[in-house]
Amino acid sequence: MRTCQMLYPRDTESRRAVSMDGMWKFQLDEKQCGHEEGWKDGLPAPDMIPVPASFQDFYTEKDIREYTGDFWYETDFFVPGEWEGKEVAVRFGCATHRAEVYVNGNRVTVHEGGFLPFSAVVTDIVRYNSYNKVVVLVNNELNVTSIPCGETKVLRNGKKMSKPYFDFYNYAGLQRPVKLIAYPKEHIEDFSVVHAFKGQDAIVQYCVETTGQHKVILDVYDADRQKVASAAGKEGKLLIPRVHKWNVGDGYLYRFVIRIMDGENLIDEYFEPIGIRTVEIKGKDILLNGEKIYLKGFGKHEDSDIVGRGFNIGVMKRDFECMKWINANCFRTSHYPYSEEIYQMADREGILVIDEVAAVGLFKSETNFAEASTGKQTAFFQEATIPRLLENHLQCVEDMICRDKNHACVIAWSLMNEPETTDEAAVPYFRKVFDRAGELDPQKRPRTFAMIMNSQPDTCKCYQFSDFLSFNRYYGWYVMGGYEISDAEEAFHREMDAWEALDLNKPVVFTEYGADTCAAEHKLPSVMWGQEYQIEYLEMCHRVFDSYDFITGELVWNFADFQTTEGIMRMNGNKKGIFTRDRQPKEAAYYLKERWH
Ligand code: CKU
Repeated sequence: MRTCQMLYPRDTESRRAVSMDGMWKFQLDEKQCGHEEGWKDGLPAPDMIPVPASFQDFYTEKDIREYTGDFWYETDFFVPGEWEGKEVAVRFGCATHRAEVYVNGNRVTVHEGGFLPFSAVVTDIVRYNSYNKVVVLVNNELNVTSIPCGETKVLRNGKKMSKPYFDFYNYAGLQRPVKLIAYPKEHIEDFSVVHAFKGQDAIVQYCVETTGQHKVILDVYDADRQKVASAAGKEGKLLIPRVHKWNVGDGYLYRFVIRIMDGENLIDEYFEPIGIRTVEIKGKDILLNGEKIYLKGFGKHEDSDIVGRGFNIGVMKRDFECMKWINANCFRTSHYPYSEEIYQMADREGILVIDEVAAVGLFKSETNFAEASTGKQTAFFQEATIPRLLENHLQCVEDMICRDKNHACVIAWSLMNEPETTDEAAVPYFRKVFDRAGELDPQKRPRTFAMIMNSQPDTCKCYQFSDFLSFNRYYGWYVMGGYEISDAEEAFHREMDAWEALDLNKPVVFTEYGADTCAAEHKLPSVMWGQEYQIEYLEMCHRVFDSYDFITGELVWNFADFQTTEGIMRMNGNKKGIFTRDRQPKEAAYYLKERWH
């Protein structure tokens, strides 16, 4: 097991986690002079802005919303005197898309990738029992080696703008909680659990990584706080008698408490709520605890009014209530790993998650959704920039798996969204990404990637890497929409027949299918964009799904309307939500609730 500093910050007998969220100083670096003028020591003319949040939607000036380049955050934080002797770090839930962190003027860390946590260890830099200053330089520019991919265009007036190769707004900033943490010098760095069942009991294989040699003990408590198992040593097996299995709608969590002991003295303590379940693929089925499951739910986004992609605890709560109401059991974290708090909630609620890395846009196009069915080739994987992209991609896969590997809710890894798979050059790239994920996950969860419409049985060179196939399909929307929907249904069947003929003996999950729908539009008989058409479209897709035994899941695109870049294909965002952006049901929500009952 690889060590990484990904453990979620917690207060325990030996640890402290203090929220740094609130109003931070904020300044755009339009003239790119921040470095030269020493902004690392303090911003010269800052505004105040909330953290966590995307910066874009607070302002009324379009030049700020569309700002692309460097921007800076600053705040002061107090380090208690009693922390002297411990390790102290500032931990960012994310910084989109890259960051440089300065504490008291010292550069303490840099980080690439906008959707995973990182920390800056500041033990020897901070002043104890006094205030300290953290300044963060964040940059939101996209390029062909960033995860996700895109371009940065320079307009004739010299201003830069983002040109994503993907269909969601390029929100940026300190979008997730920031925490000041203190932990012992000798500490628990990481741990993993792998579950198996034997009769009514569970056997949990565990492995703890620490920075020292002192003794490790592990205790497991049930939901009534009764101790049900114990073990000693950094690696071993625990037997949990008459186990309460974690399941859909039954997010039963045990509390695993890990301690490093020096005789009777506690050195470090960490705990984690853990659900005990197994996931595997058997032939054409996905099995949870040995039983077949059919996935019902959505591709989602972290996206809401005003705070953009900022973690919002209220929106999270509402989303889970809506998912339960509609009888969903699963969502995909399209198109990036979400805030850690969301997986904790999915664990508690018993909702399944397909965890997706931010490798979206591996197809040279700003509108790959529109070009998906045209057979367009961009030779993406032949570019000279591919080795650098792969490096970033593998790092993100590594960090995602390290961060999320113990969550019961995570049943699969989605390692890319809609890459160009029609070129042999993609094959070695895929092999490296899939192999790495396989090595890193102690639970060996199924791996997949979401397949764009032109990844067809006769053209896709990469489907063999997936443990189950994930299809994004838009028959009846991007192709043969409206009154042509009967042709769409036939074409859809033709494609599914061709997959069936390959006899892959693997499950297929629809990770996207959907139709843009304006919440205000009704028309009888239906028209595209109207509420009636969204239902007709879903009914058509479901007739197709229900006629193949290898189809084991349907995740509608999208849970809610979401913000995108402006353009003629989008009306202030993508409107394929089953809920509106403020999380109210469209007509189709009642239809799905019925079907998924
Ligand atoms: C969605 C070819 C389909 C790609 N898919 C990606 C997703 O991010 C888009 O929002 C299409 C759409 O609505 O077009």
